[in-house]
Amino acid sequence: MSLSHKAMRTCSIIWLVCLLLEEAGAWGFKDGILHNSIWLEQAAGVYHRESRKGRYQLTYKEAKAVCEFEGGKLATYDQLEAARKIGFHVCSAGWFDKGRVGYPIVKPGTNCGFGRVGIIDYGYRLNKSERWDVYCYNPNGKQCGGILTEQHRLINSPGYPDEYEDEQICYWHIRLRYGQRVQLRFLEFDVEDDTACLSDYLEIYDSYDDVSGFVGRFCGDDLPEDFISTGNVITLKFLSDSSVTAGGFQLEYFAVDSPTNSPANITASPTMLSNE
Ligand SMILES: *[C@@H]1O[C@H](CO)[C@@H](O)[C@H](O)[C@H]1NC(C)=O
Ligand SMILES: [Ca+2]
Repeated sequence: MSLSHKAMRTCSIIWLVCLLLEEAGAWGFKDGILHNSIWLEQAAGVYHRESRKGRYQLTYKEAKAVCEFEGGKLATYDQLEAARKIGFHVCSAGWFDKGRVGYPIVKPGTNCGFGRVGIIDYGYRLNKSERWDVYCYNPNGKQCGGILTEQHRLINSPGYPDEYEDEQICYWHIRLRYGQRVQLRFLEFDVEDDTACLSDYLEIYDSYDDVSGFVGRFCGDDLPEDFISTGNVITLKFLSDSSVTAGGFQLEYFAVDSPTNSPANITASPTMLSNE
């Protein structure tokens, strides 16, 4: 692909993303950080909320009520950190489980997080009448994404076997034990088709996030081939735009216990066995 071609494609993707954002109406700059409540805040079932009155208005009790109102709970530190690892970045301190306050930072910046990355932790607050925002957790709010650690599991597009809806953005973060690998196998696949998969798509990343390790982007109704990760994590990202849906997809993953052998091991071929 020529450079200009590449640049054009990048531009069209940026344009598309901007369009999506505009439609979502959920983006804006706050403290110098571009916030989006759709893309990032659904990551791993963890999301950020502030009071309708504005920023930093919730006591601990009120914060809890905000999460429970939507069927969720206060996020734990671990849930917040897990979400952070897949890109959850919010520059507003909020309550989370057990009266702790902090916020997740992915990219270091001077305006936010003191140049550090990680959970910027204000600790357990003695005064529960202090007012902050809140971090909630609700993996079942929508069957869309999550952090998966089981050895084997099915993954469905949101609403499956019904058609998925418009404007979905789901991240599945599969994290197995160190030394294991992840094998993906597609069972059903039907995603709005277009030549560059710009409308709706499923992406696979051989990595803990959707920044590195790009494997492929899939749409249409051809079943993608099996894929086996090089490490113990995989990230899947599903995105649908604002029109035209399709049947969706179902896939499964397995843990593969063979850090040194090639994927062929799982078919138990005699040559592989004799190599051991
Ligand atoms: C607790 O925090 C609230 C809100 O900041 C403040 O009004 C109150 O005086 C604090 N209470 C104590 C005991 O420090
Ligand atoms: Ca679509």
